[in-house]
Amino acid sequence: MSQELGRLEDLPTDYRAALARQNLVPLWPSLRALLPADQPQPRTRTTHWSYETLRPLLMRAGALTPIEKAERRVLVLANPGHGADSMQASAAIYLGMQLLLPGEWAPAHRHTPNAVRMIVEGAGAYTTVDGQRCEMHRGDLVLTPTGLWHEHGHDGIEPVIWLDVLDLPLVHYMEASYHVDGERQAVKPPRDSAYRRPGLVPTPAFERGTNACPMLRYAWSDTRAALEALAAERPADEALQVTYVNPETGAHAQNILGYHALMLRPGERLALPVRSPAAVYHLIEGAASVRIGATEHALAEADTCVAPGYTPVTLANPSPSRPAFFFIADETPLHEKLGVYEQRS
Ligand code: 1HN
Repeated sequence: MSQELGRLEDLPTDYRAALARQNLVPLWPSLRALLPADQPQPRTRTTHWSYETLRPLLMRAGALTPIEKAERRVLVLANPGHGADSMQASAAIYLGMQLLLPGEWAPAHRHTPNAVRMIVEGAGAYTTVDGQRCEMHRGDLVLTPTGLWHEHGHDGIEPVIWLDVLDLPLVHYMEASYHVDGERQAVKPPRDSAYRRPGLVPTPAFERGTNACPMLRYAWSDTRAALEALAAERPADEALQVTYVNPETGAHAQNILGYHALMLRPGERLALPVRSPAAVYHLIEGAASVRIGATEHALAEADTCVAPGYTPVTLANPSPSRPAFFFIADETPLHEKLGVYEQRS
């Protein structure tokens, strides 16, 4: 049995004042909050952002604020449990919806946090990462790893919107977050073609090891085809999920956050194991419900929700005929590297 510990108010005011003057703090009044019994008490709250509601506000930002005055025109998906100012979806995950209008240019910079973009709507935009031009089509995942130059352009005729996922809250907490502005990048010839053939990587003696992030763009057409192929060969009670990996190492595509795509067959219900990392569920295609703890959210296409760690999550596809496809971002690589990863069911 956990015992009641002494409170700060139990201590004489002159003693508390003397401690404060010396930059000293008694541990015992805060011990239970620092180490709650049995499981953490996350600040991250289950939160659902509806795309239908968010989209007109983002389009209005397009009318109100020219790209030159924004650099990145983004509405941040801020978890109320962390407070609006902290711009966090979870302890380690930042989410934002970014709008780029035809002809606009978001200038080159690089920074210490890692980013990915999940393209939500529109055609004609591209992002140049480390000199590699990456087309942006709906459902594509484009990586912007730490330290690499990146800028966005748009040659098309309709608004393009994507979901930004960054490990910014963690990097900022570590006091390691900064950026550098740069010049427009010269586009170099593609260098990832070999990785696009399954089971093949360039031979080490000639080329390998020179590029920490060999693949920067994961096309939705490939990811969707992989999930459909899994569905065709796996038994009906097996979950259909793929993980975005670095093809050189087989490890998560990035060091801090993990990225996955998950397919629900028509009518499928999937109870996920309870795990320590928080996770973001973004619906790429179809319709779905997401039950997080005791609350159920009906997700429409392009909706996004976040679940704190240590919370049961059940995904379900209400459609009798259409599959549903999720993009999932989570804190798994971070928890694994730090040795705090846990799965409880
Ligand atoms: C950033 O560089 C981008 O390059 C988007 O598009 C969102 C949020 C915080 C810090 C840097 C981008 C960002 C960001």
